[in-house]
Amino acid sequence: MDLTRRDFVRTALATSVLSGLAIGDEPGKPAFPGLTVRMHQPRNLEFPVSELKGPIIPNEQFFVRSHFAVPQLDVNTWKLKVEGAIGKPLELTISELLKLPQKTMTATIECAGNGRVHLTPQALGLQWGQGAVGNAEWTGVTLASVLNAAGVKKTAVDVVLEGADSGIIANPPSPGAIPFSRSIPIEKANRDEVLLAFKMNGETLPASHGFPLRAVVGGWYGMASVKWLSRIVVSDKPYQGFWQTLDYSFFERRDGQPTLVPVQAMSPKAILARPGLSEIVPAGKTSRLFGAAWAGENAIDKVDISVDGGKTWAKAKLLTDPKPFQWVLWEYLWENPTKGEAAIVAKATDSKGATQPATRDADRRTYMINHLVPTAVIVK
Ligand SMILES: Nc1nc2c(c(=O)[nH]1)N[C@H]1C(S)=C(S)[C@@H](COP(=O)(O)O)O[C@H]1N2
Ligand SMILES: [Mo]
Repeated sequence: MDLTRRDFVRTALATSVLSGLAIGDEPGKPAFPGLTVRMHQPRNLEFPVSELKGPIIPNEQFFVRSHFAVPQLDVNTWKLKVEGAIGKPLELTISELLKLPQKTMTATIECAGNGRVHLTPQALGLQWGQGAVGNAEWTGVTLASVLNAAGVKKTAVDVVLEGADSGIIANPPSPGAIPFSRSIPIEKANRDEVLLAFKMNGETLPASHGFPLRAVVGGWYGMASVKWLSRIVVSDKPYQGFWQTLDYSFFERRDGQPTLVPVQAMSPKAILARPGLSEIVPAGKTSRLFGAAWAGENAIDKVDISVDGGKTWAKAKLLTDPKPFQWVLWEYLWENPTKGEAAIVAKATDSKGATQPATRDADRRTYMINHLVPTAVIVK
C-alpha cells in the first residue's frame, strides 16, 4: 500500500507534536520510558536488550544515536537537493519523492560503537552496552532511483549523503560547525538495499530517526544511514569527510601498513538478550537462552552457544529465516545446569564462514566491536 502525500503530512503532524512533548526532561519522569539514556543532549538512547521480544523493534524502543540536536524540519518546505557529477541537478519535494516506486525492506542497523563498554582500557565515546542495535521495516524509494532521475555521470565514484543537522565536534576537533555526512561508493549506492526511507515500521519516520527522510544502507553500520537527509552530492573523487576519516574509520593492513579506511559493512555478531549479566539461573532445570544475530550484507549461517566460557560449543536453534541485511532470533535450551558461576558465550557465523574473533583487534580502534564477550550468570 502506497502512502499518499496527504497521509504523510497528517501523520507527520501527529509525530512532531508527540516528539515535541518529549523534548523537555521533566524531573523524575523519563521522557523515553523503555530506553536507557547514554547521553541527554544530544539524545542518545540504548535499547535494553533484555526487552527483546520479536524480530521487529517498535519505533519507541529503537535505539537513538545522534551527534547533534534533532533539526526541526517542515515537510512542506523541505527539499532533497541532488547535485555534483550528474546530468541534471534536482530539488525534490516529498510529493515528488512519493511518486517514485516504493519499496519496503527489513534491515538491522547497528551503531559501529555498539559494545564499546566492553573495551579495555576504557575507550572514549558513548559507553554503549549491547543495545545500540535494532531491526525495523523501512519503506521508501531506492537511492538508485533518485540517482537515475538525476543522470549520474560515468566519472562518479562516491555518493555523499548530508543531513540537515550540524554542530561543532570537540574531539577530535571539527573545522567549526559541520553537518553530519557520509559517502557510499557508487557500486553500493546503486544496489537496491540502499533506501531513502520515509516510513519506519509502517509509521511516519519519527523525528529522532530522521524525519522526513533518512538513508537506510542495508548491511552497513549505522553511521552510513544518514538521518534528516537534505542533500546528495555525487562526487568524482573519493570523499574524505570528517565522519569517515577522523571519525568512523579503522586501520586496514595493506602491504603490512596500517591504512585508515572508512567503517562500512557490519561484521557477524550475536547478542544474548536473556538471561542477563549476573542473573540467577535455577540449577537442574531447563533454561532458555535467547538472543539475536546478524551479519551485515550476508545471512547468518549458525549461532553457537557455550555455557563454559568458550571451551565447548553447541548449536542454537534459529527462530527466524536467515537473510542478508536483517537479524535472526535464536534460542538455546540449557539443560540441567550445575551449581556455580557459568559464563555464557554466543557466537555468530555467516554464510561465507566469517565468524567472531575471541580477542579484540586494536586495528578496529573503537568501532566494529564483535569479539566474544562472556555473560556471567549464577546457577543456584
Ligand atoms: N544526520 C545524521 N544522521 C545520522 C547520525 C547523525 O548524528 N546525524 N548518526 C548516525 C549513526 S552513528 C547511527 S548509529 C545511526 C542511528 O540511527 P537511529 O538513531 O535511527 O538508531 O544514524 C546515523 N545517521
Ligand atoms: Mo553509530
